[in-house]
Amino acid sequence: MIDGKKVLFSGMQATGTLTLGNYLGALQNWVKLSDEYECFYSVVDLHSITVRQNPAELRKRARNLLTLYIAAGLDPKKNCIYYQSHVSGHAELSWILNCFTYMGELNRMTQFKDKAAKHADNINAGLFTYPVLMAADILLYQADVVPVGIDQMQHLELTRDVAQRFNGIYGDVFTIPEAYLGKSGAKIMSLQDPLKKMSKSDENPNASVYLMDDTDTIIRKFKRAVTDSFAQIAYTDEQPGIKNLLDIYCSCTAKTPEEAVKEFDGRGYGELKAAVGEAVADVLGPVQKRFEELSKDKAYIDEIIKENADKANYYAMKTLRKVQKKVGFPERIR
Ligand code: ATP
Ligand code: LTN
Repeated sequence: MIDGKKVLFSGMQATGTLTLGNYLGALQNWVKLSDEYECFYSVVDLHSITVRQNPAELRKRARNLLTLYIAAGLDPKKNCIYYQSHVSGHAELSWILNCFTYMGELNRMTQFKDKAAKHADNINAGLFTYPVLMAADILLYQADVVPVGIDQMQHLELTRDVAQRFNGIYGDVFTIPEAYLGKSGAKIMSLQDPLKKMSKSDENPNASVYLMDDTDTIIRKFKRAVTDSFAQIAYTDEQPGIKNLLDIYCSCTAKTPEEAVKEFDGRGYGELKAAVGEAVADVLGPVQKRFEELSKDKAYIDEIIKENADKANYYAMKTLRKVQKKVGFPERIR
């Protein structure tokens, strides 16, 4: 608890170009939850170097991502928006938690298996212990709730297990976090293969809608979206392409799948695709405009970066000092 409010932590990597999946699965929920909780939203750049990055490119993307958090509607005076690398506590707690996590647990992580297969030439130890760093991110702020997409649930379970293990040995040190999954955007699928998650690292640009795509591009990508030959608009697992389009439509319009199915009853796939495209463009347009404006205001963004790094450090250090004492590190002499 901070000032009587429960704490929320989430983060995103500054790798690749953000997709509609990232927006509907994560960012949009972050904005919805930001009044209710004391929020920490991090640009998790320590996570990004688990795969090889171009330094200048990473710096630029990280800044864009931080700006995008604000453009999406997060008030940086109320929400702590900061770079993970500006708070050394993440790495320090991560080391300690490494010593409380089993190899067997990490071996089961499906994201590691996927990423190891994708980057076979660079299966580094960081890629393997990445979930421990994620646990440190969350536990450092004593977060009660963590909004993520379904793909991150396994990491969140691990975080809970490690926290419980630590508490079991040393007493109540960490708050045990709960996941928060949005209703309709938790897993947005690829527009070209509705059985695969929409991902920033997909090599087919038509598979993903990017946050910065203009209206024409968005409409065109939806027009090309893979559907089926059932010729009926229903919300069912038998029709993953149509289901995905309805999910996207619902996330953008705050309608329920039942309402959407009724609205499109008797209409063709072409009409559905056009309506979804427009709904998405309506949601992304204002975010893009605000991003352009904010990007020009260097001094404002710099001030946010500094202020929030100080705030995040303050809370991170509180937990870290407690943990260091519990595990038996000597006290600091002042
Ligand atoms: P990559 O595909 O390169 O691994 P990613 O697109 O999954 O990257 P992340 O940075 O891993 O992006 O995810 C940021 C947040 O967006 C996470 O909370 C994740 O759960 C969410 N997210 C990512 N893709 C989707 C999706 N297709 N649907 C819903 N949420 C998603
Ligand atoms: N692993 C996440 C990003 C991430 C995160 C976190 C999300 C790093 N630390 C803490 C929630 C809480 C990803 O790749 N999407």
